[in-house]
Amino acid sequence: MLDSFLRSEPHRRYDPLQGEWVVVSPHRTQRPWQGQVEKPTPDDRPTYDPACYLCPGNHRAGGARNPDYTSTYVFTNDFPSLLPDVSSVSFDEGGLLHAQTERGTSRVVCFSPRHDLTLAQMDPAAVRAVVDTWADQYDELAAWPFVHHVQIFENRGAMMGASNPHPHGQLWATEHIAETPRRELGHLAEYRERRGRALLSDYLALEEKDGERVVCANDHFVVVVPFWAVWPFETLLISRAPVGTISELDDAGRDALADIIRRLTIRYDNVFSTSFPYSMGFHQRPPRGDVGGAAHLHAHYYPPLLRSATVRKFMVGYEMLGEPQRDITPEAAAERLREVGELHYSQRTATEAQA
Ligand code: H2U
Ligand code: ZN
Repeated sequence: MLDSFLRSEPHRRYDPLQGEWVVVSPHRTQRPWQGQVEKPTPDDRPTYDPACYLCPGNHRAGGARNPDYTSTYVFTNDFPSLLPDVSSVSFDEGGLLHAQTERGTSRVVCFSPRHDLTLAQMDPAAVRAVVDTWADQYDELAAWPFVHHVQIFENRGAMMGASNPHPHGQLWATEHIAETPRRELGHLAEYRERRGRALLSDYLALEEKDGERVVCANDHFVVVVPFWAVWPFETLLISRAPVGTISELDDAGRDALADIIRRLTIRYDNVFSTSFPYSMGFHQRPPRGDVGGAAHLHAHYYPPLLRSATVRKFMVGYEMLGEPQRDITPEAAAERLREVGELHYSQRTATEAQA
C-alpha cells in the first residue's frame, strides 16, 4: 500500500531509468486555468484525402509518388534529419566547443492506407502488420555497419507536432546511441551488475503485486503509469520477458504487442472522448555496443493533455530550470485509465445511438 504522504503531500519521486527526480503536487489540478486552450484533432476525416502526402497514390513534397499500398508503407523521409553519407569528423576545443558528425537516416512509416484511422481504430491484424514492419525495419537498419541506435517513434496529434493526421510514425537510425536510451541502458546495466537481476522485471513484479498503477496487461506485456511519471497520463509498456527487441518476439508475442497497443490507445482516446495526442517510442537493445545484456524491450507514451481535451501540460518554468513537476498523482491517472474501458468512444456513441 502507498504511504499516505504520496497521496496528499508535495513530494519527489525517483526515476530509476533516467536517474532523475520529479516533483509531485497532488490536488493542484483545482487551480483555475485562463491560459492557452488547444484545438483537438477533428474526428471526421475522410478515408482518403487527395491533399494528403501519405495517402496511397498521392504525390509527396519531394516529387515522389506513393504506391497504391494496402497495408503499411515505409519510405525515406524526403526531408531527412540525418544522412548516411557524411564524413566522420570531430571538433574539440578544450571540451567546451565540442562537436562530431552524426551519420544516419530517417524514414516515415505509414501505418495504414486509411487516412481516417488511428492505431486505436485499426483492427488487430492491421496493428500486427505495423508491429512486423517495425521489427523488419529495426533488423534492416541494425545491419548497417555504422548504426548504433534505431529509434522507432510516433508523434500523434498536432499538439505533439505531427504534421499530418494520417496514421504514421518515424524511424531514425543513428551512428551514436541517443542520450535518453544511453542513460537508461547505463542504469539498467548498473542495476543488473549490482543486484544480478533485471530492473524492469523487478519493477514489474512490484507493480503487479500492488496493481494500483497497472492500466492493462496481457500474457506478454503490462502497461503501467510509472511511479515516476512526469506527463499527466504517461505510461510505460513493458515486455514481461526481458527480450531486447521487437524482432525477437515470436508470433504470439507480436500479436500481444499489437493487442496491448490497441487497448492502450483506445483507453487514451476514451479519457476525453477525443483523439488523444502523444509522443511514443520504443527502447530496444542497441544493434552493437555491449550493455551487459541489460536491455529490456519497452515503450514510453508521453501524452500532454492534463484535464480536458483542450488543456495541456506545459514543460516550462520550474520544469526547465529546476526539475519536472506533475499535479495529478500517477495512481489517480492509472485509475482514470482503468475506468474508461476498452470500447472506443466512437463505437460507444454508435452503440448507444442504436439502443
Ligand atoms: P511527423 O508528422 O511526425 O512530423 O512525420 C512526418 C514526416 O514526413 C516529417 O518528418 C516527412 C516530414 O519530413 N515528409 C516527407 O518525407 N515527405 C512529404 O512529402 C511531406 C512530409
Ligand atoms: Zn492520408
